[in-house]
Amino acid sequence: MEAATFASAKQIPTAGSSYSTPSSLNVSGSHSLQCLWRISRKLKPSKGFSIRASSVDDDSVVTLLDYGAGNVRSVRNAIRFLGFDIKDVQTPEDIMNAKRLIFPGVGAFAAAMDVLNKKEMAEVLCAYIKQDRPFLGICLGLQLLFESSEENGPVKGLGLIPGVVGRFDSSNGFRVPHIGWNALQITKDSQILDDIGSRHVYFVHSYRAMPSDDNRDWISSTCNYGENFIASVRRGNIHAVQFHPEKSGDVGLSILRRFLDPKCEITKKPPVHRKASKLAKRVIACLDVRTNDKGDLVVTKGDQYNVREHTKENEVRNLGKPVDLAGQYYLDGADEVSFLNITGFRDFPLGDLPMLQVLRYTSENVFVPSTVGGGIRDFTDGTGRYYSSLEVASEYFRSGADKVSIGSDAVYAAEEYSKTGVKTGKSSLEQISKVYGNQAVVVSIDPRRVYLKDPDDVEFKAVRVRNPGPNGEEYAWYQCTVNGGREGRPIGAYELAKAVEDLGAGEILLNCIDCDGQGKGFDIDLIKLISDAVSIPVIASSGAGAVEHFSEVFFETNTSAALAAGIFHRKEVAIQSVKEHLLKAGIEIRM
Ligand code: 1PR
Repeated sequence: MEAATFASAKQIPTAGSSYSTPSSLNVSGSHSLQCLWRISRKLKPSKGFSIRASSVDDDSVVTLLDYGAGNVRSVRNAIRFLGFDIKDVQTPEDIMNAKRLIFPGVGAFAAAMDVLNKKEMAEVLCAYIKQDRPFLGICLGLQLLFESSEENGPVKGLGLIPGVVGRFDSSNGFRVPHIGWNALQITKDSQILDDIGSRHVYFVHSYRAMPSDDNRDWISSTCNYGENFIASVRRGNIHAVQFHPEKSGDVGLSILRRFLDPKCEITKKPPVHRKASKLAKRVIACLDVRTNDKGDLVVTKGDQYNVREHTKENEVRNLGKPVDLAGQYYLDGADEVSFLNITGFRDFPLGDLPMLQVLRYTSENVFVPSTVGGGIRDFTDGTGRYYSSLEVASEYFRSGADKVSIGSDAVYAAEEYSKTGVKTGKSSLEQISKVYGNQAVVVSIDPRRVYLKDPDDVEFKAVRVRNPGPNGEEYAWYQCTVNGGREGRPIGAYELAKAVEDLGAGEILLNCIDCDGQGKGFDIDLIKLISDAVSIPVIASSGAGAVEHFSEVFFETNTSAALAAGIFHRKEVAIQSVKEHLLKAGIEIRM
C-alpha cells in the first residue's frame, strides 16, 4: 500500500499559515516538496472583459470558490497539506483576480446555481473559464459547467459544456448513490491525471453527466457504473472532475498537485498491483470513541457492545488515541475511517469539544472519507437553548466529517414512518439529507438476533439462519435497538432499512450486537437480508476476526463494504493483509 507520498505543510515555512497538526500524528512522507514552489504561470486576460485580471503575487496561493453551501474543509486541508495557501472568493472580482481557481461544488445543483447567480458570480465564472484560466471543478463543480441538471429540476447550469446532468438509473441493479473507489478510462491527455496509472479514485454522487457527440471534445476520462459517465473533462487549462481528489488518498493528492503545479516532476510512480477496472469493495476501519473514567477521549471496543474491562475496576477499555489511530489506518490503506461517538446518545455532542477537535485534526492528514456518528438528534441544553439535529450534523461536517451516521434517532423516525407512511420532513434523517444530500447520511443499525421456531411468530421479517438458536430454533428476526444496544424497539432491521432508504439515507452501516467483538465472522444471514432489500450501499459490520471473513461477506452477500474494529486496533490483522487476501480471491479492491 502506498503511504502518503507528500510531506505535510507543517514542514513548510508558509507565512501566515495557521496549519498545525498534533505532534502525535506524523504522516510526513519522503517526497520532495521543491516542485510545489515552482509555479510561475503568466495569465493572459482576454480582450473585452470589463474586470481587469490582476494576478495575486504569491505563487503559493490558490483561490477557492466556496459559496458556503457545505463542507469544503477536506479540499482546504488537501491544498494546505500540499503546501499552498488559500484565498477565499468574497466578491466576483476575486474570481477574475485568481491565478488558479478551485471550485469544489457541494450540495444540490439548484441551490448552488442560485447562490452563484445571487452573488453575481455565475457570469464572472463563465468569463474566467472562457479565458482559459486555470480552473479545477470538483464534483458539483463539474456538473455546474453543463447546460442543465435534472436534480430537482430541470435547473439551468452555466452552459459551458453541452449536455444534461441526470440521475443514475438504479433499476439495473446498481446502487445509487454511486459511493466508493472506481476506475477511470482516460480518453485523452488530461495532464492532471498523469500520475493516476490504473488506480481507483473516490466518487460519491447520485447524478452524472453522460458522454455525447456534442461534448466529446471535453471528455478526458469516463467511468463505468452500469453505464459510462463523464468522470473528468479538460480543455486547455480548464479541468473538472466528478470524483473527489481530496478524498482519493495519495492518488488524489497527486492530481491536486498536478493542477497546482503543472510543471512538477513525477518522482515516483506508485506500484500497480492490479489494474483498477470497476467499483472496488471497501475496507473500513471503525473507531468507537468515548470519554473514559479519567476524562480522556479514547478509542474503545466492546464485546457485544460491553466496552468495560472484566476487572475489579471495570474501566473503559482503552485501545488508543483517536487521531493517531485514524492517521495510521489511512496510511495502512483503509478506504474510509468511521468514528462512532458511542455515548453521544446521552451526552450533547456539541458539548463534546474534544470529539470535534479529533475530527479537525484527523481531516488535516487523512485524505480518505470519514464518517462520524453519535448523538445526532434535536437537543435542548441546560440553558434551554434548542439545537436541531441539522445544527449538530452541520458542526460535524464543519469539523471535517464527510458523512454523518445516525443511530437511535433514525430508529424513532423509521418506527413513525412505518406506522403512518407519511414523510413529515422533520426527522433528522430527512432534514440532513435534504441539505447535504443523501450520500452524506448513513444510518447505523444496531440489531440483536431474536430466535424463532416459526417465522410467522413475529410481525417483522424473519429469515432461516445458518446456525440454529440455543433451543434448535431455525429462524430469527433482527430487532433494532437504541442507546447503544440498551433498549430493544418494536421494529426489525429489514423494516428499518427499507424505511430509512425512503426517508433519505444514502448508506446503511449494518452492525450486529451478537457478533460484535466476537471475531467469528460477519452475520451473513443479516447482511444478505438487508443488502438484498435496499438499493443503497450497505456496509457490513461486526464480527471480523480473520481475512477470510472479508472474502466470505463479499462472496456471499451484495454488501458494498466491510468494516472492522477490534482486529485492527489489536493489530491481529493488518488492513494490508485483508486487501492482499481479497486481491488474491479475485475481489476488486483499491490498492
Ligand atoms: O444512537 O445516533 O447516538 O449513535 C450511536 C452510535 O454508537 C451507533 O452507531 C452505535 O452503533 C454506536 N454504539 C453505541 N454503543 C456502542 C457500543 O459498542 N457500546 N458501538 C456502539 C457500536 C459497533 C461497530 C463496531 C463493529 C465492529 N460499535 O461499529 O465497530 O461491531 O467491531 P468488531 O470488528 O470488533 O467486531 P446514536
